[in-house]
Amino acid sequence: LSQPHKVEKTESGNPNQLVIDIFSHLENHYTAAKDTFRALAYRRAVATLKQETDRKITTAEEAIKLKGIGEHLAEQLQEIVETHHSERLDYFHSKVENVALEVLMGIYGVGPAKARRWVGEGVRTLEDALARPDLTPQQRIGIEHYDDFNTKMPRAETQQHFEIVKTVVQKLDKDTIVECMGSYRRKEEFCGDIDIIITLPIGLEPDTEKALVRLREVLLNTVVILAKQGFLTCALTGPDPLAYDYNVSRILDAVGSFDRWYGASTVPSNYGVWRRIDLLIVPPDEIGATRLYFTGNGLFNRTIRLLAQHKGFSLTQHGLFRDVARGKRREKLSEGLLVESKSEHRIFDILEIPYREPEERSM
Ligand code: DCP
Ligand code: MG
Ligand code: MN
Repeated sequence: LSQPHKVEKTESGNPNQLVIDIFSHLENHYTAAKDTFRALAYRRAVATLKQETDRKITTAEEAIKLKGIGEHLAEQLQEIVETHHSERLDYFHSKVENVALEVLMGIYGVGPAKARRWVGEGVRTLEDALARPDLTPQQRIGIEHYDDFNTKMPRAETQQHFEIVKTVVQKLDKDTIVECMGSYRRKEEFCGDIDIIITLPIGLEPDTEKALVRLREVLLNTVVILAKQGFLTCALTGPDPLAYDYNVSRILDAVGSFDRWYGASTVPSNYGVWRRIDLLIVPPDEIGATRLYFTGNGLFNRTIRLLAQHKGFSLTQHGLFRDVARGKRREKLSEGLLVESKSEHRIFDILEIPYREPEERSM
């Protein structure tokens, strides 16, 4: 139960790992406290320290010279190196509510709002959460597989999951393009889940709606086949094939249209360990924008979206848009005109930023 959420294991060999771990905890606490400004500061510092794989930063003086580390965090870094502790984190952990908050936010499907509400109503442990009447089936699975879902896998295992999916998809439809995105595409050594997109070559099926119907059927058949085989172990978002007796037409009748299926999978080489898997179908014309979005990482996406906004554009998973009408709080009032969505490279070009390889997008 002490398992902290989204804090990576110390397998990295990074000499700054202790600081990275403690700063990640602090980021979680500030996220839970809705202090996004501080949370972001810790996240940036973590991103920077992850790049420092060859030298140990030991003093505030050295730390402050690094990108994204200010005076306060630099001092905290030195404190951690000298004492192996953070007074701030110790203080957070002295309150049982804060520890509970961190544990609960590690449950798949539980966000800060729900975690805060539960803690306010006395929930302290995963067992307490299991007894909640408002627990969703998805959250129950999140608790039952808490450790699995909070532990990253080596990229070789991610590849095994990906290959299994790709083989089935392309057997069903030899025209499909199947790619593994997220941390895997960024060439990270460890991946939190498997992110897969399925699409068709641009122009093969010019009618987008027809392309989507075709892809939806492929996705559904894939899910049914792989669930029967025992590779897919549960559904988290999207139809549960077991609930429909693995009957594709029955599922289609019941759920109609959908463009994503989230669940879990397990491979023979590590059988019984469940990994989170996200399958997404993409309109062929949106492949560039979707690749950009789904490659991440999250912080890179936020940065490039903000930059697009400053240049008068709006960047989404669907494309780069111009002339988007915005309200007082910068909220979108209209979609605007599509400028580019087919090519990732073109989106960089139009934004006048040099293309960044996926492995250069881990911030
Ligand atoms: N994404 C995003 N904002 C979110 C969630 C996701 O921009 N709130 C994008 C960027 C991510 C990509 O989707 O890189 C995939 O999401 P994941 O949560 O799977 O994140 P990663 O694959 O980057 O990391 P991990 O190894 O933890 O899965
Ligand atoms: Mg991922
Ligand atoms: Mn994912």
